[in-house]
Amino acid sequence: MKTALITGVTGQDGSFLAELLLEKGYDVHGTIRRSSVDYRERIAHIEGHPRFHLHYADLGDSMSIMQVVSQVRPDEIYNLAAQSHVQVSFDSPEFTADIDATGVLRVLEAVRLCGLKDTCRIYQASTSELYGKVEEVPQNENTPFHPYSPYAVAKQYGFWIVKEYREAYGMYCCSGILFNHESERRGETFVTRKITLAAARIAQGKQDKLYLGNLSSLRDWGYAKDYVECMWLILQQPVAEDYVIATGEQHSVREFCELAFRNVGIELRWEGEEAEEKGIDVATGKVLIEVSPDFYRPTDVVNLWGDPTKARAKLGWNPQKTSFAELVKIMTDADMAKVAVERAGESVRTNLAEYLEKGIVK
Ligand code: NAP
Ligand code: G4F
Repeated sequence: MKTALITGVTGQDGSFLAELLLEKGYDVHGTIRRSSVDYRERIAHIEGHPRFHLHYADLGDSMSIMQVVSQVRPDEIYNLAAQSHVQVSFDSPEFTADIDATGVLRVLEAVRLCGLKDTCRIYQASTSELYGKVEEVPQNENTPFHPYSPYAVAKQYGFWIVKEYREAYGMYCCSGILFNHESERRGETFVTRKITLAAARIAQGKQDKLYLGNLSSLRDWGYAKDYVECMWLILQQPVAEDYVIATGEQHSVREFCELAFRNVGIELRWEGEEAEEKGIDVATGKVLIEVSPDFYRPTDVVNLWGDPTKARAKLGWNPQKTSFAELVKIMTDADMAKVAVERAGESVRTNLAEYLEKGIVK
């Protein structure tokens, strides 16, 4: 039986990866952080599994990382923990650098200092944000990086320090350069989930309007459940290498809105341009989407489009397993169900016990 350690197990990807590794028979250890309210919604259903174990550790705290690595002595580490919100990285740049850059170094050093450098494989959660102000489309493993936010600059350090430890110490460590991947478990302030939740609430008369930033931004959006499979595949290869993981298809935020609202029975038309653009319900003429400059970023990455050729060829991975339309449907269906039992003024999260009981959250 292999032992894996997942940092960031409470996150979207961490929770799907934990499920996948448990299915594969791994002993799975995850790190969690202490907070005054324990929201462990995404892993609640696997807590108590005999092969699932949680440890307190923070990527800003070397001693806690050393302690968990020396205790668990994992065969594989998936370093998913991060301050993962690009817009937040402009408000908390130092914290983002500490966790998303130096935090990666702390994990690598813990492995080395615990004497595991020849036995423990490490996956680093890298990102398409490294391409930033893109220098070519679509982007592949050879496209030059041009990070364009404090988040991306920190993640670029993570990418290079992993490469450095691979070359300097012969460690099996590699980065998955993952393009945006979403799901019904996506954080509620990322644009896709913000849209599917709002579409569900508007359709059920629980919200009037949705405010968004740059509607023209283009992303290559995949399904998170498919992407965690790649994380595992990347660590099973004979030689440690970095991979781009993407669908190879690009859509705008505007298109995502159209599809999500259509799924809940609302057809949208657009009027106006840039900050004056509005999404209008064709049936009623009501303005449902407006642009708010609050959601503009000081520098925004607007043209991400990945080329998954290497992942398809070497990992045998199917980038089109879940189509864009299927992804939006999975997310809108899940939010329609959650919003249906949401009480006025409460977040969907506060009803967790009830959702678990009714099987709405599994
Ligand atoms: P997420 O839902 O935001 O999860 C982030 C995880 O990191 C959470 O478990 C969080 O714990 C944990 N974390 C944050 N700060 C920490 C700290 N100081 N110490 C320890 N743990 C900490 O992110 P995700 O979407 O699953 O993404 C997983 C990873 O992939 C991240 O590194 C992200 O940057 C990267 N990535 C994501 C995408 C994407 O489209 N989803 C694409 C490329 C790369 P709490 O629950 O306690 O906050
Ligand atoms: O959903 P987003 O916040 O995701 P973003 O910035 O692409 O970052 C995500 O994907 C990265 C991979 O490329 C990860 F590394 C990162 O951890 C994270 O998971 O924004 C997507 C786009 C942006 O261009 C943003 O400006 O949508 C635009 N947008 C328009 N209105 C908005 C909004 N983004 C957010 N969050 N909220 C809005 O109201």
